[in-house]
Amino acid sequence: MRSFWRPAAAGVASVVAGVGAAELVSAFVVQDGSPVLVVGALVIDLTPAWLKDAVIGVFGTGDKAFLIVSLAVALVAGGALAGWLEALRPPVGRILIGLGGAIGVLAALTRAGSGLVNALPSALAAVAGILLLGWLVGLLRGTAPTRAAPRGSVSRRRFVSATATTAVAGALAAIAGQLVASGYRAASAARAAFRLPKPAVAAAPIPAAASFDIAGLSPIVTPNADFYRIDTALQIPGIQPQDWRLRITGMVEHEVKLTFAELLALPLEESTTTLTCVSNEVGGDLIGNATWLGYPVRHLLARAVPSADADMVLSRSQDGWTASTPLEALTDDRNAILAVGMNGQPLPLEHGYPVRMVVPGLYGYVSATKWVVELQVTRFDRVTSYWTDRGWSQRGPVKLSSRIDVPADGRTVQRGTVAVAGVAWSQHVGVSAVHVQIDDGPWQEATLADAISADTWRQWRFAWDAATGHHRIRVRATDAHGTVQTARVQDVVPDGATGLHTIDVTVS
Ligand SMILES: Nc1nc2c(c(=O)[nH]1)N[C@H]1C(S)=C(S)[C@@H](COP(=O)(O)O)O[C@H]1N2
Ligand SMILES: [Mo]
Repeated sequence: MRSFWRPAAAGVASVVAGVGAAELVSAFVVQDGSPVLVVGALVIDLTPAWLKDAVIGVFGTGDKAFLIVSLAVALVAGGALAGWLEALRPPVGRILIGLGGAIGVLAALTRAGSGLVNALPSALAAVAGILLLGWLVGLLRGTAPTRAAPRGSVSRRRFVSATATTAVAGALAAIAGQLVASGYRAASAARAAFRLPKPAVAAAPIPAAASFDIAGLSPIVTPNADFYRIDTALQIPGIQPQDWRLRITGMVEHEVKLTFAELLALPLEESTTTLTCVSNEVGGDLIGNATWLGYPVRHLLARAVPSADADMVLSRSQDGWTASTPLEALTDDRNAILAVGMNGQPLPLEHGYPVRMVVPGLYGYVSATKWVVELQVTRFDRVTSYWTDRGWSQRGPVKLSSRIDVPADGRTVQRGTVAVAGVAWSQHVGVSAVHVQIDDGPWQEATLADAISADTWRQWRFAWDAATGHHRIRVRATDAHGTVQTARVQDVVPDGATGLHTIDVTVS
């Protein structure tokens, strides 16, 4: 066990395999921050300016490549050291790998806008590296002669092939990870360089009276980073804007083809629309409100001239997901748009960069196609879509609903006047009233904040004179047609949940 090279090889193989596995996993779960890139970013942040300048002076635009090669050398050297130490004095080598993983975890956690999930690949790398090193050094020990087994209990060849297999598998995983993530990273870089055009029609500013200043109440416009995300994409499609095309096909007089540059050159309009998922439970958080920048789909469909007997548009995303939208919802005067902007930013990749659909009044599964590349004009009796094939309703108008944001369910509050507040929505129709019921008392009218439009949710509040004890609070909305939200409980399948959001609080 005195020798250096064999344990060092075991250490290098373990580290390569750990990092390779982590690179592959990160390509799927975090996408824009593999462990190696994240540590690289930390190194850049910590490098003093004079050294940065010196490196750029020597390597020019190859400075990033220099960094990656340096990190690779450091990993190999660290792996060799860990293997050697593990053979000499276990578990020092495994501890060293754990420390290396901790650097990756710290690098991930200290990056702006990253969460626990970003640290996961580095933690995985460390665990895999530690287990593999323990295994390989165990095999190596087995090759040493003992009295019972003069030629060792494990053959040399077994150790060599296990080490080589580990290293090769790790390297292949790392390469696969790079391939999987490269499209995403390229699109991410393109998005970072992209400046949204000025709207031809700007949204009216959000009126101050549309918001109440109550802690815990959902902000009237949902920040992009907090916007719920729902899709079937295991790997977010990475689309280069210059490669993007929209084709309008099917039952049309003229097929239409549009590039990204052509779309941006059109007079884009801003509109504020609340998006909701059909899977949103009563009281759930799969809903968000944003100001979108885009071009009305009806103008593009007018160019294509749908045939008179068409009644549906099947929108298709680059990764093959489809939504079936009533043709009427895309040709009437509502703000059904092909969106390129979200709250003043280019669409985030996970929300459909470079182009998605937004259709007020319909659940996302039948309208809000992200990474959209085709609109096929057709008929409901000829073609079905991703979720309608899986038992969800063909038609998906958003149902009138309301939610209590504060107090949170199960909370204890001080007796006296308690602010009860939340949001209510009935996109494309509008909300005209919200009522609150305490225990089995009468329905009492809440105060509504101003509406932005019928297409957006509306905040409400109610000053509750709370007496000590346990209480139950219910909310219900009334839409602009005078329809009262139903108390009948229905599950999200097949066309959206119904029932009244109800919370329990303790007043002390
Ligand atoms: N390409 C694609 N677009 C999609 C989906 C999807 O799975 N793939 N899911 C839809 C569903 S079910 C909803 S609710 C909305 C959610 O949009 P968001 O993730 O931007 O909030 O996107 C819709 N667009
Ligand atoms: Mo959804």
